[in-house]
Amino acid sequence: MIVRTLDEIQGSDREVSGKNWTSRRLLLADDRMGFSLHDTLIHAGTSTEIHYQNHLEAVYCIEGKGKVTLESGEEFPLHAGTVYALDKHDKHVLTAEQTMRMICVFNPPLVGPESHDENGVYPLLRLEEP
Ligand code: 9YT
Repeated sequence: MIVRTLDEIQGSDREVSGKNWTSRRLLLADDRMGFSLHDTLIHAGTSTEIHYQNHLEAVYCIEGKGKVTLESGEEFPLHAGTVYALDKHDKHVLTAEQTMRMICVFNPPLVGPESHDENGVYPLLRLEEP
């Protein structure tokens, strides 16, 4: 069994920051669960263009307030208790009115250091097999 705390992840290489967010990566590919699990902060007053072309992501908001906007212009308000799932690799803009704390699940799992490229994409990294 794997047991880990947010405390031990903070300040370690499992804490990865982008321009507008800080992702605490609780479970990663080398944990061999088939998904990765993150506790992510989206900083207040920011808007981020994201397009996970190589991954499916589900995002459950547990704190804060904001919205997610699709390319069609359709907007969905986010607050504690709202989940969205990018089941079609949907390109989107994530806007935080207040700092949002999100529980994120990625399939395939992130390996560790992934951050957005200029198009808001995460590269598809593979775990190095021994
Ligand atoms: C919700 C979202 O996609 N935020 C960007 C960070 C990402 N989820 C991560 O790596 O935790």
